Amino acid sequence: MIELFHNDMSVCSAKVRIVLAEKGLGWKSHTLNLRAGDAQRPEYLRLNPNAVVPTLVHDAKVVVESAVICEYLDDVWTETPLRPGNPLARARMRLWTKQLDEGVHAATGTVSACIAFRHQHMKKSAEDLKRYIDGIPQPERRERIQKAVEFGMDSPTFAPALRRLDRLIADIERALTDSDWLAGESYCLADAAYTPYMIRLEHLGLGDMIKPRPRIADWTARLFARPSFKTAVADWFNPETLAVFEAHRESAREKAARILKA
Ligand SMILES: N[C@@H](CCC(=O)N[C@@H](CS)C(=O)NCC(=O)O)C(=O)O
Repeated sequence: MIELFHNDMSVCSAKVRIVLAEKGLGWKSHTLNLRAGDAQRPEYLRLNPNAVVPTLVHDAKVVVESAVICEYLDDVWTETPLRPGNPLARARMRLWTKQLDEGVHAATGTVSACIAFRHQHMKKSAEDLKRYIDGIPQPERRERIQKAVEFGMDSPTFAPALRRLDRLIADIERALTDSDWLAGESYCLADAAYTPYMIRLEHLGLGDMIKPRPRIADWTARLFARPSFKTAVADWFNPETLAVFEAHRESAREKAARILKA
């Protein structure tokens, strides 16, 4: 049996759900409320000591880290392979997925927290907020979230994170000059992995980064038209979270335009 401990709108969770959907696999859902600190509870830390989602449990075997989970799924269920057969294309795929772990995911987390999630955190009592922040095991992530909650889009971390994402978008636009998909002529784990990050940009009011770039605009339209996008991403949209994004989208759009023009 496949079980997934995940969160409705977490990008890393959506990444794994997309792979499960693309491969047509059934799974049992365990949802966590991240803002309530569910990922920090002792029983969850036994599965995932990093206090993050997702965690896959396959026949009682635990696998953590979304990129590792996606490759694990592709290793175990070899029908509908999602990694290119060609070694060079496979290396390209890994260069994309590696970038997520080496800065793009953190930049997305920073931007999301500075624009939107801080407003959810600020509704907590001072004690609950402190408990949540203190419960983040990684010092770097703890500081990032602390600053986002305190300063929002004026946090010193906001502009560099936004510029990192803008550079990513430019890199993707360039990569799509040579091929229809990120790593070559077929949809692969890299395309699946970036899908939730692209919809997050739209949700945050940062879609203007994508619009003027025709290849990435076409690629995202193709990603969002796949059946896996509906079942693994859109069907999990949380109306309360969408409302938080909506409330802060316009100010984020204006602020981002100013930063990226400078
Ligand atoms: N490198 C990890 C990152 C996981 C991660 O950062 N997950 C976020 C949601 S996308 C999380 O669980 N955050 C915990 C929190 O918000 O308390 C992976 O790819 O699985």
